[in-house]
Amino acid sequence: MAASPPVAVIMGSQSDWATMRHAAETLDALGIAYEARIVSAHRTPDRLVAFAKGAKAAGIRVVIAGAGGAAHLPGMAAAMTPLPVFGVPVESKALSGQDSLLSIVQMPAGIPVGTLAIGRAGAVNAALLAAAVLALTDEPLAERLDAWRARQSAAVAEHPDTSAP
Ligand code: RP5
Repeated sequence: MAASPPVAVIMGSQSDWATMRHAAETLDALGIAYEARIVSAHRTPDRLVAFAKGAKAAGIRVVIAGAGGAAHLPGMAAAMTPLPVFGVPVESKALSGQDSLLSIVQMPAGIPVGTLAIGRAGAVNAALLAAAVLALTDEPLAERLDAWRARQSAAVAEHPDTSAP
């Protein structure tokens, strides 16, 4: 059986992809292989159990989990794997993602989920945190991450464009 890539990007619904694609694109930019899967804590609970219980043995090292609303996916995944789980609160229509954020961040002591910001910023930063974890034991990746950050710094103008609206 082929080993899984080091990162799994899981999400509760197809509708989460619009947010989670930003994690995927950031992993792509850093040359990190990943698999993206829809795994719903509520609609596909058996799929969640199979994924989370098998993730470590499959070769996954970091899980990025995005969900919205009653966002149990990151916490339930974390309960069933010893791997680091980074949770991305997807911006919901009803409560602008505040429901997602609180569902993910308020874990009881003992089962951690590293919770990021709501929406795109959280998805990008989850990928960067996954990269930082993997870079601890992957020097070429550490160099790519340094270069990514240096490019980001270089892209910030020293003075604002005062003709911009
Ligand atoms: C959650 O419910 C998903 O993570 C998604 O953010 C939210 C809404 O899902 P859909 O109704 O769009 O499939 O489980």
